[in-house]
Amino acid sequence: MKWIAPESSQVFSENGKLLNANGRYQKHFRDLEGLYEDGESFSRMLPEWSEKVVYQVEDHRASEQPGDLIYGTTVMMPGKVGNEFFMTRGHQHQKAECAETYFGLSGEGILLLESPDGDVEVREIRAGIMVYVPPYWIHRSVNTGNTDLVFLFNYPSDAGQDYGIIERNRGMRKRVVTDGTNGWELKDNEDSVKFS
Ligand code: S6P
Ligand code: ZN
Repeated sequence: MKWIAPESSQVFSENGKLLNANGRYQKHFRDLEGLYEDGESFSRMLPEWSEKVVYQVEDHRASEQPGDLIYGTTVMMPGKVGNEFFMTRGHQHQKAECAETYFGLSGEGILLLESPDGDVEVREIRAGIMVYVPPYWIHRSVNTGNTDLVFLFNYPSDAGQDYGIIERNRGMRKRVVTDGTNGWELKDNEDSVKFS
């Protein structure tokens, strides 16, 4: 048996840089069409925002072996489309029984979670806070602050991501919008097929 070598990685809290990352991708504003409620605001922003990187992921993948772990960072830009804060696509794990942890490094945001029964939970993400995503829960992160939101994640190597589940449900049940002052509030997504 060839043993996988142990490793340590330097992580920079301010910009999410992971020095020995071997995987990375970026999401541009244009990739997120259809995600936000206010399609008109999205279209209005498109000319200026199209090519901007609104979030990026760097990760370390040792192997795809069951039992192994992927760890990495996500950096999300601050901003809003209409009243709705910038967010990730969100997903359930392909192997839905796989859990995950998020650990806040800098900035302010929330993790929006939805169970298969449609229960919605919100957990704050900020420096020093660990959030546990239990098996089966759909999860999406939202930058509710004015600076980049940076967090660390850790999940099983064979978990995968099912992005179609949110599309099939026509969005998560709740949207995260400005409360009109400096904060955020949840708003029902009336398009959600599970909305009742
Ligand atoms: C993967 C984990 C994170 C997200 C990343 C981007 O299971 O939850 O690495 O992939 O924060 O979000 P999304 O929804 O575009 O994958
Ligand atoms: Zn995940």
